[in-house]
Amino acid sequence: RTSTVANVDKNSNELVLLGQKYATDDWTNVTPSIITKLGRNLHVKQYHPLSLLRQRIVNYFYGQFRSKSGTPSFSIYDNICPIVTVSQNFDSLLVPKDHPSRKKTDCYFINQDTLLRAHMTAHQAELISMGLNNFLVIGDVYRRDEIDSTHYPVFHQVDAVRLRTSDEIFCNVNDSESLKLFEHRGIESAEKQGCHTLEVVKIMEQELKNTLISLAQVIFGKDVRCRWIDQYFPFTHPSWELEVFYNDKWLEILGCGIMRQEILQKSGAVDRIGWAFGLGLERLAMCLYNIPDIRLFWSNDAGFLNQFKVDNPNAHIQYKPISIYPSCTNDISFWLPQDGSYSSQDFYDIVREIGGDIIEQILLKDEFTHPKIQKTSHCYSIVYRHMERTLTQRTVNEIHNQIGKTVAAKLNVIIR
Ligand code: FA5
Ligand code: MG
Repeated sequence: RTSTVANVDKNSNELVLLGQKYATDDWTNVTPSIITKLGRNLHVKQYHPLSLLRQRIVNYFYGQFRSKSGTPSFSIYDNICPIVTVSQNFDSLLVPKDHPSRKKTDCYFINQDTLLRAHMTAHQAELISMGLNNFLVIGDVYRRDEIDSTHYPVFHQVDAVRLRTSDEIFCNVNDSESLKLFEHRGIESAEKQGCHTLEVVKIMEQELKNTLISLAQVIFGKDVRCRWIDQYFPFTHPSWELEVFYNDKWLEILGCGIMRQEILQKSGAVDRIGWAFGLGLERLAMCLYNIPDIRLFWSNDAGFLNQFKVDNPNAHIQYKPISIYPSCTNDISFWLPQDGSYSSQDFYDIVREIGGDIIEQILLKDEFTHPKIQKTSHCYSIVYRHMERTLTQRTVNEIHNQIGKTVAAKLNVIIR
């Protein structure tokens, strides 16, 4: 397969992405199939379900937050380049140097300083430094993650930031003289950061949670079941996740919290306190439109896309599968190399490179260490299914064998 945006030449030490040259090094782990996703911009593609949902979220924020003169308070950024620095993606957000999310096994690196953003929060500090107080940042993000119907290595997020001054927060309170944003020598607890007063954190938490619950209700209807889970993020404290009940399960749709004051200080917003959240568009769209598998968003099939041809983003749409084609499951077992160099993510990437979107799921079925020889073996089930036709066992076997050969050659494993 060739791509118009990318140029991956193993022998060259440079990569052309979105028209820009990048040096490669031993951190480079972007794969050709990931590179073909750059520039697809599904979140702004006319009539795409992710785009319809984006419009609904933007409209909600426009309607909900207005200045005294009636103009929308939030500004929208939906075409920022997904290639970012390690400093944008991690350092600017106080992610510790040894945090697992920085690892090569979790992100797609272009070189040691540059990666495909792993979350939209990567742009937060810069936009605050530009002087913005209310904004949404929307785009594609890239992660080396597990593979199943709700996880895909490229997905889309909407991130939001809202910063407020003491005057804005306390303007409706009588005797607001005694109310302050900050306290000196305060102590960090589960409820707040050391520098914040408890009353201001509670007011911000209320506004954040009300905003997100009413967003969920505007999208899913008044009866949607939601719950809050305490969470940890390096860039917010306290932090939460919102889950909605969908298809008999609780599904995590977003992370949020009160922004770390250090980020605001470093970005020049010293007299403000902020809340922020990041939500996954695919997860919401799957619930809202009854889309059973995350791979469908990348389909160019008219049978899928035509179901979303509506000019009103609020139109009620329930996706009807054209038909469900049968799946085929093949197992693969191998001994891992004994030098510790093996990672499942490397295996997942190879499977995806070879199988493409017919890979529905990869399950680690069995893992054991032989007591005598002290070697570890992994057994994975690979579920193959085409979204638009029936796969023959023969086609699946060919792909499966190719996967076996490639992993043996590239990952130093011994097929059993
Ligand atoms: C974040 O990415 C944080 N940046 C969110 C945040 C922003 C928190 C600002 C606080 C302040 P997390 O990794 O949980 O958090 O991802 C956020 C959402 O993205 C998830 O709730 C989920 O809806 C979606 N998501 C995460 N991984 C995947 C995936 N592999 N496929 C599809 N959606 C995903
Ligand atoms: Mg999460």
